[in-house]
Amino acid sequence: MTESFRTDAVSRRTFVTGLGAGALLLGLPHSSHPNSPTASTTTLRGNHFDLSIGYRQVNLTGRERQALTINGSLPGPILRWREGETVTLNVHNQLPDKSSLHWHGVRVPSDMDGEPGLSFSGIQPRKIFRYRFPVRQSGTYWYHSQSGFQQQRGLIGAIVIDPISPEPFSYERDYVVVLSDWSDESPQTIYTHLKKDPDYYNRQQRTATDLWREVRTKGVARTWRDRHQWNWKQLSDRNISQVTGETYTYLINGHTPDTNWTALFKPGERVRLRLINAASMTLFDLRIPGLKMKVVAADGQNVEPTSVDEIRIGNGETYDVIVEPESELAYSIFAQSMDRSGYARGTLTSDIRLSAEIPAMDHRPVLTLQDLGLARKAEETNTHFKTAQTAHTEKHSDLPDATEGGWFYGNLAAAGLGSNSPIIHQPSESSFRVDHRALTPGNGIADPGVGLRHHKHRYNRRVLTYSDLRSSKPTQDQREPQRELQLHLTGNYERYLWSINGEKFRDASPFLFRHQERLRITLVNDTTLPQPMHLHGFWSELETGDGEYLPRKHTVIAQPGSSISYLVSADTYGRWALHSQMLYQRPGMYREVRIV
Ligand SMILES: [Cu+2]
Repeated sequence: MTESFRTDAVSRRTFVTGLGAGALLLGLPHSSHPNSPTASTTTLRGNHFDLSIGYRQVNLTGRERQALTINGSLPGPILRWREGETVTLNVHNQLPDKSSLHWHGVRVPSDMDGEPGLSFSGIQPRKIFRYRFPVRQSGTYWYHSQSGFQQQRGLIGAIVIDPISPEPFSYERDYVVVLSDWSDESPQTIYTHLKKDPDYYNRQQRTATDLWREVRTKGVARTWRDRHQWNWKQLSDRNISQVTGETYTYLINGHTPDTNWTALFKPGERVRLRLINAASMTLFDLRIPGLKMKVVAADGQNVEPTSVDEIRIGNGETYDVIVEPESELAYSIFAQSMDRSGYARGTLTSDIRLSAEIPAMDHRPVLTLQDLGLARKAEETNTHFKTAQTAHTEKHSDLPDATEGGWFYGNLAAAGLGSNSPIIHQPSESSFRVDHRALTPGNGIADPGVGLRHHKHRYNRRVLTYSDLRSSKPTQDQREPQRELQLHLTGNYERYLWSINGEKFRDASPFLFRHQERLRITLVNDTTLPQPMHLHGFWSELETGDGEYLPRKHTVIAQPGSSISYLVSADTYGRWALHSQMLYQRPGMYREVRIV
């Protein structure tokens, strides 16, 4: 991880750089290295890799726990590939349970995607599975287990793919920054807690003091009205995250805030940071106080550079940024969890003896009616709240093209503009599985999201939004979408049930896409939580307004109470997954996409 950027002739065989110091540090108590020397995760290069999934004792919090590891390290080794080569990865599962590795964001044949149940049946205990595929893209990606909740216990790692043609930007240093959330509790215990009480990890509920403050500022009538609305929803407006710093320790490259992962630069050098959110349940708001971050890639794909002070990075997403530290100082890489219950922290410095101040966390966000999709009156939006039944009865009036299952066939907005279709809640959403609907969802493209909306005013920080992303290359598939699939992300919070269109994965049939069709997917988030939605197999070409330069993503945050659209070219046969990257919601909020 600490190598400076040079494109050496790369050996055709795997070799190891660095001594795995990161792995060694894992065994130390958390307070013994308050300002540890630069620790490196092993980098494996070439086109042939032997990976071993196993376990080892780690001590991240003062208590010994068993982590799952790849080649003995957490996170696993950085895999460094070259665009244009074919890579072979022999993955040896040393666990007593089935396992798998999925190459998140890498376009591979369906049977190499590592998705148990769709690509293959998983890697059996003590068996080796050989992955082999051509690498046809470049940039920053990551890999993780897709079996059960193994990702939470440490089966994550970075992928860096060097491009055939030179990058359109320059830098002297290149570091991978893997963000993750570690718990001493087993994932099964966390899941059981959530099933029993979804607020188990949420100790930020409203108090009586809050109530009186509210009455003073808003008056009794309005407070009662607002409260009534919330109570009726059986929701708390403080439920920003489901699993929080109550149990999580947030890590950068396997380091706690105390063991402080540190990256070095020489004064005058430009530093590329490859930010990867490999967390199971955490969105991070990342910034480096004192430095502007120039965003040069999103989800591995180059974008027109844009300078920001802060980035919300959903689990599953990656961003590449370039920073230019000017002085011989130290800077904190500071990534707060979205609910401000904790943070990951590392240091960027020219002097190993220095570390920077750790900033105070921002105010705790509170959900608003906007986050519930109730902020706007229906007549103010370009969408209409209708159930599928009413849509059918009006089939020959203003909704001639709406059909069953959330598909729309005509009068589609032009590529790049997003959806202009009415919001239609499917009959399957009228079920105990759905406790909330976004009645008037706003467009999530330009919204920085809960907790970040007034940052310019409040902190003078510019926060990245999706509307800032513009591909540095023209959109490859210039066709207009031929049809549109509107999907509702749904759930019953109290019962901890998650679904798409009110149907859990096991009960639902796959979405069928025609081979080579160009289509639009519109996500309507009816839940009160952000859902980073990951589509396997294809780019999610985010409709940010300009159809000529759509940024290509693999994971798209659907904001609560909002809708968001992207275009897909269904150019690869096979069975693929579309799911929430929120690990404990994934089993229900999951669908198969089949190309026929
Ligand atoms: Cu993936």
